[in-house]
Amino acid sequence: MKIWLDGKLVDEAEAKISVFDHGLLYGDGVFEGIRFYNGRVFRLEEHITRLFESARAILLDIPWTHEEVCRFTCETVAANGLDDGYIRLVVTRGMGELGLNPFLCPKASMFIIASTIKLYPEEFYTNGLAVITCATRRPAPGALMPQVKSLNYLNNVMAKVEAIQANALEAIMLNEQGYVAECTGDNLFVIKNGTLHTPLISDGALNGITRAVILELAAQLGVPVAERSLTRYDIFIADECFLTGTAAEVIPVVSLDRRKIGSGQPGPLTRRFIEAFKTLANTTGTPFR
Ligand code: PXG
Repeated sequence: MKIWLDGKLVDEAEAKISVFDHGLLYGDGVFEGIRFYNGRVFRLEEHITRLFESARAILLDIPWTHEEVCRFTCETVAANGLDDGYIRLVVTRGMGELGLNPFLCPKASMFIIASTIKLYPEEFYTNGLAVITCATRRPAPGALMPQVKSLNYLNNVMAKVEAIQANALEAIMLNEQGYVAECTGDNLFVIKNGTLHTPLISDGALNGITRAVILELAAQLGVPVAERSLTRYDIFIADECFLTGTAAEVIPVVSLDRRKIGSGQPGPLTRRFIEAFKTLANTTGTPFR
């Protein structure tokens, strides 16, 4: 496997980051997870824009332009000879002193991995996922800014642990006010009486690229959309529920906290979104060869 690291494609064994890197010492950095399908990178521009916005929010200067980062991403995928897969792009604060001060780190580091990912076994795409509500809350906007896709994912990791220990694969995270924000690595949608509902970004949801794709598809399919504050009540009484994420794509949810959602089976509109997403993902994107 060839890894892109600070301007060079190197072998996996040579792709190393210092123990003095603030990305490791403090989780000081940002990242993106991007998919490629059929020789094309899906929503590349949007991912790189979000990367630069995450970096800007934490005063992290990426020493390359948006255009260059897009090009390096494509070069990395091409160098690994895959047609379909997953890209992990990470920008760290770089090497510095032992001490929080990020201004003592002269240069950010960036690396790009092009590999594959299988988040959930295939059967869950057919039969649906059981999710739980976890006790770990989404950080408040005044704490770890929830819009920043930072390297500080411990909150999400702990939430994921709660899910796994409860025999579920994903957990719903509430914000400090008790409204549904999203899951540990996925955005959430419910369908009620033909309308698609999803939490507001200001309730602590990540501004998901897949979420945005679903909102576009809803407009094309003529499905009305309500971006609004949701509580667990809205999920309990929903007709259908599904999650979205770059890694998960679109996956049905059939229960919350062991209570059936709707019929307890993946719903018909959810299936339409899954199909529409697949078609879009396999026919659009930035060619990398
Ligand atoms: N919420 C959070 C907190 C995320 O990290 C999403 C939603 C979905 O956003 P996109 O833009 O991908 O539609 C994400 C991103 C994993 C994993 O291994 C998942 C993500 C990031 C890192 C790891 O499950 N999803």
